[in-house]
Amino acid sequence: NPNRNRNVTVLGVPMDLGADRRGVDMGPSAIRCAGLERRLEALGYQVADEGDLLVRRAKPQPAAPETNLKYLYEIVRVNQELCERVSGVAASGRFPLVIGGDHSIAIGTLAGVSRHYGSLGVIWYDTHGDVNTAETSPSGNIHGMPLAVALGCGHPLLTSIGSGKAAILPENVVIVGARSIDPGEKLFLKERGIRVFTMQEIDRLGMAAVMEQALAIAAKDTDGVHLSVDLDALDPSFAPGVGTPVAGGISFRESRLAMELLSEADVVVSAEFVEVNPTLDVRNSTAKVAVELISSLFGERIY
Ligand code: 4U7
Ligand code: MN
Ligand code: MN
Ligand code: MN
Repeated sequence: NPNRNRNVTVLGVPMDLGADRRGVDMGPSAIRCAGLERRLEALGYQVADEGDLLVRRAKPQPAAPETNLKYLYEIVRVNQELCERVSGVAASGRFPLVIGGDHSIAIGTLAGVSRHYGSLGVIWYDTHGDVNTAETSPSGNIHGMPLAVALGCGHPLLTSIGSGKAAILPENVVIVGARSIDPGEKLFLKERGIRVFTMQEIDRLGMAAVMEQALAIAAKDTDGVHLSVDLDALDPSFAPGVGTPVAGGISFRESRLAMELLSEADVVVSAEFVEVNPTLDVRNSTAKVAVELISSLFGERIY
């Protein structure tokens, strides 16, 4: 059976402060409603759903003094807690499955997981690069920054979460599905030689070849791979319930194939599924897509 680790712990993080748009805080609930636990149990996993972390509802507040980062302090507090929780799950030998919530929660997840791996690969399945910093961000929204933070770049309150040293190295990171990268992000990614598989490459090579190359990079000389799935990587026709939809995305079939290939490779040690916004969704379809993809990642097969 594909995933070696038969014990999965689910952590929900009803965070929306990083997106500065309400509704994505309901993502964990929507993903549970779509049958997450039942589906994993049907695949033979022992599932412990530890419920949601507390995210304090903040009044709309301007950016923190001296920065343009919105809701910085509560995002830092929640990610510190998430880091400890994820670290505890990994320490107990269970598979951490984090459901969001906006993508700012990847800061805590990666800080927590990376404690347990000398070297951790990352597959970042996303329309966006999420490598902005205060200096490059056009929005001040922290969900556009988590990958930079995990690489050690960003506000010191964010980069000091966990050990204080970078959770991951650029040579072990790949982005899959990119089609909206800000000018400052292009520089950031190019300077560090981070491999970005754009939609054009998925179109030209096909998803199977892209995932083969992505895995070759993320799993090379690493002790495990973290998978971070932003549902906006999919085309909005398949995943309409996201805050920052961009046309021309990955199909449902391609995404399922990507998850099946990851499951076969048997290298994924932790995962998060983020950015589901039920207030923008149609009949919970985006949460259902998330659950289908999680099922494929955990070894469900058509035949
Ligand atoms: B997501 C953006 F400018 N790059 O920084 C920004 F386009 O986690 C979008 O990938 C960020 O959904 C999207 O605000 C963050 C924008
Ligand atoms: Mn149960
Ligand atoms: Mn995105
Ligand atoms: Mn993202």
